[in-house]
Formats: sequence, C-alpha cells, structure tokens
Amino acid sequence: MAKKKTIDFQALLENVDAQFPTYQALDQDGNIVNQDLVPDLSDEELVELMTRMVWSRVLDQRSTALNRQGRLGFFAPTAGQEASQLASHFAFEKEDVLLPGYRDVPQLIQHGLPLTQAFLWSRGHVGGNLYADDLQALPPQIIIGAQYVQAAGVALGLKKRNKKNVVITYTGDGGSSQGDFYEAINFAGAYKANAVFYIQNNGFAISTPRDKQSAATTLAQKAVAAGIPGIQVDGMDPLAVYTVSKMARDWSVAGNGPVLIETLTYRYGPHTLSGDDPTRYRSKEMDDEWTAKDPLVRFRKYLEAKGLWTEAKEEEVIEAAKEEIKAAIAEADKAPKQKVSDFLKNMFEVQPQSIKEQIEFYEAKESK
Ligand SMILES: Cc1ncc(C[n+]2csc(CCOP(=O)(O)OP(=O)(O)O)c2C)c(N)n1
Ligand SMILES: [Mg+2]
Repeated sequence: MAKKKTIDFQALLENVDAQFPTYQALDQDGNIVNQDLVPDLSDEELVELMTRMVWSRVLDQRSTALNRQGRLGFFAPTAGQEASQLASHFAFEKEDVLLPGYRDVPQLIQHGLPLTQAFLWSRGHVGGNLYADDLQALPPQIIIGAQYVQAAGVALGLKKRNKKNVVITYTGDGGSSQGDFYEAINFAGAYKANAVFYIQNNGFAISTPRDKQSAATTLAQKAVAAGIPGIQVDGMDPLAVYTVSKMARDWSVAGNGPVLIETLTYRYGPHTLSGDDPTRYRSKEMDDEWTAKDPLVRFRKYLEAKGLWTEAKEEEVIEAAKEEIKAAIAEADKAPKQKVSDFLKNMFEVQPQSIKEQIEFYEAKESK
C-alpha cells in the first residue's frame, strides 16, 4: 500500500512567515538600501518631517523635566518612536480621523490639538478634552486596544458616507494581544472600512517582552486571518514608514478596505513616568543596539548628505520647540481650576438622571 502523504506543519508556518519581510529604505548609517521605498517627497517636505521628529524629541525631554518638577501629570515617553509616530502620521490628511493611544500625543498635536490642551490632558483637566470642531480626532485612549474598535466604527462611517478619508489608529505590541484588536481588524476587514491600523511594536508591554505576546513571527501577519494586507516595516526608518503608510492610505481610500502596519521600534525611556524602571527588564546591550538605530541619527545623516540639514538648523528647531513648550505650559497654568461638575458635564451629551443629580450636588458644593 502506498504511504499517505503527511502534512508538513513546519512548512505551513514558514510559508506564512516568508510573506512578511521587514520593509526598509534607509539603513542605520543613513544609506538608501531600497530605492523602491524612497518616497516622492520634496526637499521642503523632508525638512518638515525631520523638524517634526526633532520637535518631538524635545517635547519628550521637556515633558519629562516638567513632570519631575510636578508641573505635568501623566506622560508616556516617546523618544525612539519618532519615525514610527511622525513619519506615519505625515502620510495622512487633516480630514483623516486620528484615534491615538496614550503614547501618541505627538501625532495628535501635529493633527491640530493645541499644545496647551495636550498639557491640560496630561494634568487630567477637562479642558484637554474639549476639541475644536475641525479637529478630526478623539482624545488618547488609555484602555489598551479600545481605540481599535472605535476606529473600526468610525472607519465604517466614513465608508458609508463615501468619504475619501481614512481612520488612523495606533496600538502597541501588547495591544495586539487584546480581544478588541482582533474584533476591530476583523470587522473593518469584513466591511472594507477605511482604516490604517498601526501596531507600534517597541518590544515591551510595560515589562512583558514581545515573545510573551504571541508565537507569531511577526505581528503584521495577524492581518491574514482578517483578510486584510499586513506589512512589517523598520519603525526606525522614516522613509520606509512614510512610503508604506502613504501606499496603505491610497489603498484604503480607494475602497479596498483596511491595512495593518507593524512598525519595529523602541522606546528609549521608561513605560511612563509613574514609577517604571526599564533597567529591571532590559539589558544595556539591548538599549545600545537600539540606540544605534536612532531614527533621528539616520535621517540627519541622510539629509546632511543631501545638503538639506545642518547642526545650526537643528539648534534652531530645538530652540523654537523649547520656546513653544514654555509658552504652552504658561498658558495651561492659566486654565481655571478643575471643577468636578465640569467633568460630569463632559460625560454624556444627554445626561442620565444619576449624573444630573451629581452635577447638582457638586455645583452646590462648589458655589460655597
Ligand atoms: C485593558 C487594559 N489592560 C491593562 C492596562 C494597563 N496597561 C497600561 S499600558 C500597558 C502595556 C501596553 O503595552 P503596548 O500595547 O505594547 O504599548 P506601549 O506602552 O509599549 O506603547 C498595560 C498592560 C490598560 N491600560 N488597559
Ligand atoms: Mg509596547
């Protein structure tokens, strides 16, 4: 009797993995390694992107200092993730809808949230959540993965209204283990909704390493089960992140449905400034390896070689950012003291009876 053919399970896994290479345009020395991924950006746009990334690094440093002085509340450091955050966001339009996580404040400010309001949000002040009508964004989500389900809903709304816009949302490697993550990409895929979903894989969910999140070789391949395209990109490479993001937006705006993008990145600082000590779960070797991949260093080298960037220009950007931050924090200090009743009034458009009663109670107390 002929021997029956067996299934090669190892090959099944390897065949999937082979479809998810890491896209890279610019290596860590600032050299182009893949001409196909070099974006069609003007010199001015390239300089603008670098300016935003340097601005974000300064915002990270100043926010850390302000937090330690007790002048800022919640802060999730962003240094290291500038390409992942700002080169991705650079591919979208003001009318696209941004649903950020707690670490995505730089994109939110670039999308139009005044810096003063971002500082008020950090302080837990209700004024940080009162958005101008033309700001197409929701406040940063703290519940891991929850913005993904909301993004799927907003994306379907855009689709039903025939809008040529998309939703952009971000979660982390840890967020990609949440039920909300799978539900959202599955739903958005089934309805071909207009969305670009990002997983910023910075290697850790607080202290939990990436290899404890999933047995999948890449997080991008989670897209397969949702029937949508998934791409893994070098998240320290602003050119590749931008190109992949722009192509994903074009694909989704054309009515083809969502895309999932995994950016390989690293946060240089602690998880948040609320007591995390990364030396307890990350080695110096690991930090050094990722420091060598710094997105600012490689982009600076690339732009300097093109004659588009100098040390003097960078100093100018740093000084301007410091001034902007100083003015914004002074403005935030002028906000009226937070009242409990203001918080309650901001919860529902139509107030339930229980909230009405609480508002009355607090207003009476506050007027004394
Ligand atoms: C539903 C939920 N569970 C747990 C937490 C507590 N928590 C806050 S941040 C975090 C880790 C998230 O890691 P990741 O998604 O990788 O994002 P990163 O902080 O690395 O950007 C956890 C577990 C939370 N905010 N929400
Ligand atoms: Mg993470």
